[in-house]
Parts: sequence; C-alpha cells; structure tokens
Amino acid sequence: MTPSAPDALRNIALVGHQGSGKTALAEAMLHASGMIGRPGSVPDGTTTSDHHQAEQDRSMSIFASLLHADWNGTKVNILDTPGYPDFSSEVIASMTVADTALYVMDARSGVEVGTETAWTYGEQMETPSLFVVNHLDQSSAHFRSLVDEIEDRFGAGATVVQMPAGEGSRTVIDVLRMQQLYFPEGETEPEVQPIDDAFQDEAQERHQTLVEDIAAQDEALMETYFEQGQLTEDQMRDGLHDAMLERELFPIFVTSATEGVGVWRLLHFIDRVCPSPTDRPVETERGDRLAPDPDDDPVAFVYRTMEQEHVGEYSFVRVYNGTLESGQDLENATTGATERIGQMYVLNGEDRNTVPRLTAGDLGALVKLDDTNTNDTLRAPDSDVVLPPIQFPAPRYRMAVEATQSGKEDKLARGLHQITAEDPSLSFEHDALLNQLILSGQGEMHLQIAQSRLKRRAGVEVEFVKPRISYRETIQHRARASYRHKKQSGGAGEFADIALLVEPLEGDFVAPDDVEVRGEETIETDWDATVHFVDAIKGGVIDMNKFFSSIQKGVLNVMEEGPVAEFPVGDVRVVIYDGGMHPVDSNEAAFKRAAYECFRQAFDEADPALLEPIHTVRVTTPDEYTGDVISDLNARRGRIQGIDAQGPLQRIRAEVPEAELHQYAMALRSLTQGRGLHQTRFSHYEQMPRNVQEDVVNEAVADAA
Ligand SMILES: Nc1nc2c(ncn2[C@@H]2O[C@H](COP(=O)(O)OP(=O)(O)OP(=O)(O)O)[C@@H](O)[C@H]2O)c(=O)[nH]1
Ligand SMILES: [Mg+2]
Repeated sequence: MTPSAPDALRNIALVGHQGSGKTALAEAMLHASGMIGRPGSVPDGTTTSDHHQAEQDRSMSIFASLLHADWNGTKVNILDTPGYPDFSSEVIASMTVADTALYVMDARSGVEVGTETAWTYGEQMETPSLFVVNHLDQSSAHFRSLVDEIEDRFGAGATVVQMPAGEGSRTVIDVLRMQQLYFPEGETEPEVQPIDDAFQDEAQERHQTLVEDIAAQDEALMETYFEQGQLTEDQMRDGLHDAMLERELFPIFVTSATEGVGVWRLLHFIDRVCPSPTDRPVETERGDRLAPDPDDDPVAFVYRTMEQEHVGEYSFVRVYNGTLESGQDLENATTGATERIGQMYVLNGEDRNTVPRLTAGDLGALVKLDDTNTNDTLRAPDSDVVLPPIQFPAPRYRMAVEATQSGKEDKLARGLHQITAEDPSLSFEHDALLNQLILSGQGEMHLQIAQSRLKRRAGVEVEFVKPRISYRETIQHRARASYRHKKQSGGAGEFADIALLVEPLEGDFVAPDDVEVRGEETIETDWDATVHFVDAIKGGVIDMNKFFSSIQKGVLNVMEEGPVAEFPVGDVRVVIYDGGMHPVDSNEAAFKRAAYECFRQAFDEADPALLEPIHTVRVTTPDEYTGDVISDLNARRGRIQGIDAQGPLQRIRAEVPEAELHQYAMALRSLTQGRGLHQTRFSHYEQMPRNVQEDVVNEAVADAA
C-alpha cells in the first residue's frame, strides 16, 4: 500500500462490552474490503485480530490489535480492543490514537457496562463516535427498544442511520440514502432493493428524524432544509461529518458481523463520513494544535509497546506530523535520546508488511527502539513538540509474586521490568519490609496473563500468594524501665546503665517533674516511623556526646522487629533520663545492648498493641447496587465516610482495613455485575480490634516458628 494522505486515512477503534462482536466485526471488515479471503472465526481461534495463543485459548481478546483495510483508496486502520475490564489500558491507548470510536453492542443485551466504561473514555477524549448494534441475526426484534436505551444512556444525539428489516434477516435499510440493502450469503457487496412496503413508514419517519437531527446542528443547513424541505445526500453527509466531530450526533448502525450483514455499508460510511486525521489536530503539551502535514517535521507518539511472538518487540506509533522514514534520526522528547528508526511495519494482527515510511495520521509499528517506551514522543531533533502522555488506570489488584524455583530471582526481576514497561497498567515493587515482590494490575485475569508472559519472555515460572500486611506495633501510654548491662569476667568488662521513658508520639513532650530536657533528635526510620529521642541526662551520668547514637541504635534495633510479633514499631518518643557509666568498662556496644533491653522492657510496660493499615476506598457504582456495596464494606470492618450522587451513579467513600481488601476488585465486580469501580489509597494506621489482633499475632508467631 502506498502511503496515504492524511485525509485518506481513517483510524477507528472498536470498543465495548466483552463478546459484543468487535473481533468478528474487524474480521468482517477485512473480508468486506478484500484484505482476507474467507473470514476466520473467534470460536475456532482463526481471526486475524485474536492471534495470541492466550486469546485463542479463551476465545476472547486480551490485547488491542492493529489491523488495516484498503477501502477504495482510503486506508482504514482498525484497532480491535478487548472488552474484558482487566484490559482497559488497551482500550484507553487505542482510543487515544483513534479518530472515531465504534461502540459495538450485542443487540440481545443492549447497553452493558463495557459500553458505558468505554463511553466515559470517549467523553474524556472527545472522540467522535458511532454505535454498532451487532448480533442482528440473533435479535433484530429488540432494535427499537435498544435505540431508546441508547438515547437514554448517551443522549439524544444518537441517531439511526441504519435499521433492520425484519427478524433475523440479511437485509438492512439505510435511512440516509433510503435504500434497502440485501446482503447475499457469501457475498460482501449488498444488492440494492426498493424498501419493502412493510418498512416504508418507519424508514420514512427515521429518514425525517435524521434529516432534522442533521439540520438542527447547523444554521445554514437548517435554512436550506426550510427552503427546500429536504437535504441532499451530500449535505447530509457533510452535516453528519461535522456533527460527529462536534460530538453532537452519534450515528447508529446495525450489523451481523459473523454473517457479513451491514459491514460493507459501515465501511462505506467510515470512508465517506467519519473524521480523518486532518479533522482532528492533536493538542500538544503546550496546548498548541498540531495538524498532520506529511511535509512537515516528523512527530510520532508511542501509544503502546508489545512483544510479538517470534519477532521481538514493537513500538506502536501514531504519526502526528511529517513522515517517518527508516534510517531517520529522531529525538525521544522524554529521554532526550537520539533514536534511529529501523524497520517499520503496517500490520494485520500477526501479519506484517515492511514499509519505507509512515505519513502523518497513520498508525504502524516500529521495531522497538532502545530508549523508547510507551507514552514517549519522537520528533525531529530541533523540534520542541511533546504530546501529552496517556493516563493509564491505577492498579486495583495486588498479589505477591514468587518464583517457584529458587535461584531465579534475578530472572524474575528482569522479567517484571520487561512486562511492566510494556503494560503501564501493571506495576511491581519490592517491599523490603514485607520482603515480597508485589505485582499490581487490574484484576485476576490481568495477573494470570502476566504470569504466562513471565514464563514465555523471561523463562521464569511464578506463583501468586496473598501479600503480607504491613502491621505496626505501638504502645498505648507512658512507661518507664531501667536496665543495667554488666559483664566483668577476666580482662576488659562491659558496663552500661540506663533508664528510659517511652510514650506514644502524640503532640509535644510534656516532661514529668523529675525530667529535664537537655537535647533532642528526631529520626525517620526506613518504615516511615518517627522516633523522637530526648536527652534528659542530668549531671553527665552518661556521656551523651559519646553514647547517644549507640543508645539510639539499640532502640531502633528493637523497633525494626517489634516485641509483640516482630512487626516494625510505629511512632514513639524515647526519653533517656538516667543511668550510669563505668570509667573503664563503658563502651558503645554496652550502651547499645542496655538500650535494647531497656526499651523492650519499657515497651512491654506500656501496654503494646498492633496497628493496621487503613485505606480510603472510593467506590463508584450504579445506584441500584449502593445498598449491597455498603453492607459488604461494613462486613469488611469498613466505615462509610460519605455517599454522593453523581448522575445515575453513587460515589461511596469509606475507610477500610487493608487486611479486608484482598481481592476486593473481584468482589465488587460480582456485587455490581461488573459496573462498580474502585480506587484505594493508603490513609493511616489504626489500632485494631482485640480479637483480630490476636489472630494476627498467633499467625505471625506460627509463621516465625
Ligand atoms: N450469531 C452471531 N454471532 C456473533 C456475531 N458477532 C460476533 N458473534 C460471536 O460472538 C462471540 C463473541 O464475538 P467476538 O467478536 O469475540 O466479541 P468481542 O467483542 O471481540 O469480544 P472481546 O474481545 O472478548 O471483548 C463469538 O463467538 C463470535 O463468533 C453476530 O453478529 N452474530
Ligand atoms: Mg475481541
């Protein structure tokens, strides 16, 4: 295919609920445009788009595929996205580089949560959109009520361009051109027929509505319409084009993807009406608008990075300006690195064709560049254009990951770096305190896929275990203790005497009568605890210049693995108020030791307790599930902080112990039929109920044994 001018390009994203028929529709588009012979099928695992083994095993899309069709000289880039909620980052990335979103729906189930989620992305990105009511062969009877439902959820801008003609038929009526289209089995092009009498009235009425909807968007068109009582086909097309760009109108189409019904007409519409890259200049970080011009300096944006089996890694790009050519030196605006563009491809799933150049507006893949990742802008060396990064969803689901074989830790770390660099909605961290590698993603399936990718890419088998909870130990009131460390056998002895006062760190130090503050030091520990050390040594009974830091070390040693169950100790104040030295035998080791023992004793006297991490959880759910979500949060020892209505949704804010949030994403999904979403963030530590504390301590003691 020769490079296309920007206005001869269409970038469309197929989005929507799982199983609505996006992949089947993409396959049908490739077939209708002559890119492939016989269309493959999802159940057989033979579609162009679902080419990964993991997708074929599950008969579902997991990764967004890039496909393209040549339609009368227009290059239609098709981004087929997965509907399963764990893979929303693929949808977000694809929609970022698409100029039109096609919301594919199953006529039998109508508007579903996947449709709604993708719709919110489209609203944020202001993507021109249309609806495709699919599975027409299985249910055309619901079309009319479905149109009402679409208008209900997405506004009156939804307007019918195509309607079914009869139950389960191969015929659709195009109410823009007022034609009946019959799609013979095995053929891609329809036969144009006069509209059946049975559908004349409805077709007329819908045509009228469409004309009025279009005219209402534009004053000049409105005038023409009043003068002539009609709009020409060209006027309707242009009007629709503009109204789609403004997100005023959202055309509704019908298809049966597996039967090839309606697909030809949909492609025709995409070519003739849908926006091209020329219509949609991109906004740069600086707020300028950049329109595609193949002769300008090149600017490209990496919207995803993905490894292709047997091939290596690809950077998927949209060229926003100029022309990308193999051998060209470009600057990575994020890293500052100079990158030489290597092989470039246009793709149809797994099939690739090398191209010498990619022009402004086009989508393609580059052999991954060394210093370039998702969200990076590539530009001419003297340019200052930066494109805004994609905001990927924050992780909702975390698990500790362990290599099943020992000695594979390095491989595991490398593998985790690789897969998280490719998928920005996946992240990992090594929690030094818990001594666990934590992998966070969007859900159970997301992590399962990560597991198989780690095996394939890094050759390391892993298993997931429940992440440990980072409890803290604390004390509940002030207490004192003293300790004398003395070892005098033979030669040099050891001697240190010390008296400590400990208390929870709340507010300023209120010294008791017998204590006088001489100096102080505040230390932040590796586990984010604050320790306020107070030197209240009178008359130099301990040489604090010499021994303050040894005393601190002794205390911090205890705090790192607390006396209750070896959890780190949280914020405390430690006052050194008395003690004694020996002129010869006192040394640093002796004071460290004495402080260690003394602190343990004082801690025990101060009524120690466990603190647990509390998270702020924000749940967004359709109102009908509010009651269930709240009682579930209560059952998780959660405290509801507030409930706000947001349109048809409710936002619930609650404080919930981290220990009760394990796999909450999955629980919420099943509570709300997949329509609830949540975010959680660490808020603070809090004392836990006695019975829960006992369980935790018993478990920790058993683990340590
Ligand atoms: N009868 C009929 N079956 C269809 C139609 N469209 C898709 N299917 C079937 O419905 C199932 C789901 O279709 P897919 O194309 O995989 O749906 P999808 O939207 O890509 O699903 P995800 O990628 O998992 O989100 C498959 O078995 C398809 O063969 C249709 O119009 N009619
Ligand atoms: Mg699919």
